[in-house]
This record gives sequence, structure tokens and C-alpha cells, in this order.
Amino acid sequence: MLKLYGFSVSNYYNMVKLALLEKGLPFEEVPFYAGTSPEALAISPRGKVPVLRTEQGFINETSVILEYIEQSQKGTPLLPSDPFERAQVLALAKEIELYIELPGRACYPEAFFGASVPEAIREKTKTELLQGIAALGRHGKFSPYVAGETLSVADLYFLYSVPLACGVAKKLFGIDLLAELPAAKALLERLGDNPNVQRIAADKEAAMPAFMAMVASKR
Ligand SMILES: N[C@@H](CCC(=O)N[C@@H](CS)C(=O)NCC(=O)O)C(=O)O
Repeated sequence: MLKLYGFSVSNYYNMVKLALLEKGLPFEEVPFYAGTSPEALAISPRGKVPVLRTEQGFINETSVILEYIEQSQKGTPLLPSDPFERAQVLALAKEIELYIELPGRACYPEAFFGASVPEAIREKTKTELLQGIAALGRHGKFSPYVAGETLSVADLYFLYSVPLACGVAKKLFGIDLLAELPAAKALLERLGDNPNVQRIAADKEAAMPAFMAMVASKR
């Protein structure tokens, strides 16, 4: 059986978890905070989660895990079989990661963990988030899902990256990142009604106190 290593507060972990749940695949969750011990780095070379344990060994990097699951497992497809359509979905997912998730992440310490980040980083994040959201507005279809009529890998990145980026933008810059993308707001609401998304949100909430205690203990 597939084993998903990571923790329920991780947005990347939750992307893979939602893919597994949406496909109806059996899997086991293995609590794993990664870190820098030799044992952890033997599982995750850069000390990140999630990691997927297969019968052949470990796979790291969310985008790669998602493609592996798509290619090797049954269940509802989350990527189109047509190469061009598939490329569109993967481009959207990559744009969300590179131009929204990663700039937003640079300011997570200040937005969510009571630390502060240098002004130069804050400014860079603000500029990049605005450009990233504009790109999503140009490329995303939101009809009703990010890439079209069906839930796809692009929605996984959207659901678990954009609200966090919105949290950063709101808290640090007083900006509503989705102000001009009402269809994106509507999609977040629609996705929030999905029972698998609700289960993941409940698991995240339950795991949050232990996670925050761990973060505090590292300060
Ligand atoms: N490029 C990685 C990023 C994953 C990532 O950033 N995971 C975070 C949790 S959401 C993590 O493991 N952070 C621990 C750390 O950076 O030490 C992927 O796509 O899987």
C-alpha cells in the first residue's frame, strides 16, 4: 500500500493527500516532520514533506509524486490524457507554485508564526504575488475549476497555495489578492464543500496545536 509521509499542517502534503482521496486509493499516513537528521535525509533528500513510499522506494517533490500517482494508479484522472491539455494543467500548477506559493511562503514567518521578515523580502513578495495572481487570472479558466470542467492537479495547487498567499497579502499588505477574481473566490467556496477537502481541513486543525508547539520549541 502507498504510504504518505508528512504532516497534516503542510499544504504540499495536503495536495497529495487530496489527490489520493479523490482517486479513492488506499494509503497510509505516516507522521514525518523531515528535518535534517541523517535518517530523515535518507527519506527526503532536502528535508521536505511530503514523501510517498512505494513498493520500490521513496518519491519526493509534490509535483513528481502527483505525476507518479497519475501514471501508476487507477481512479479519477487529475490530469488530461491529451498532451496539450495536460501541459495546460501542469503549466497552471507550476505558475501557481512558482509565482504565488513560493513568493507567499517567503513571508509565512511573519504572516503566520509571529516572526518578522526583512522589508526587502516583503516588497519582493508583494510585487511577485500581484504578478502571480494576474497571471492566474489570465491563464486560469475557472469554469468552474482552475483548468476547466473537471478537478485537476491545478486545483490542488490552487486550493492549498492561494488561500495562504491571500493570508500573507491581507496581513502584511492589507490587500485582497482575489478582489478582481470573483470566479476564483467562488471556486474556493465550491472546493470547501468537497467532503475530502473537509476531512483534510479537520485533520489539519487537529494537528495544528502540536505543530505550533513544535515551531515554538525551535525558536
Ligand atoms: N518542493 C517541495 C516543497 C515542499 C515543502 O516546502 N514542504 C514544507 C512543508 S509545507 C516542508 O517540508 N518544510 C520543512 C522545511 O523546509 O524544513 C515539494 O514540492 O514537495
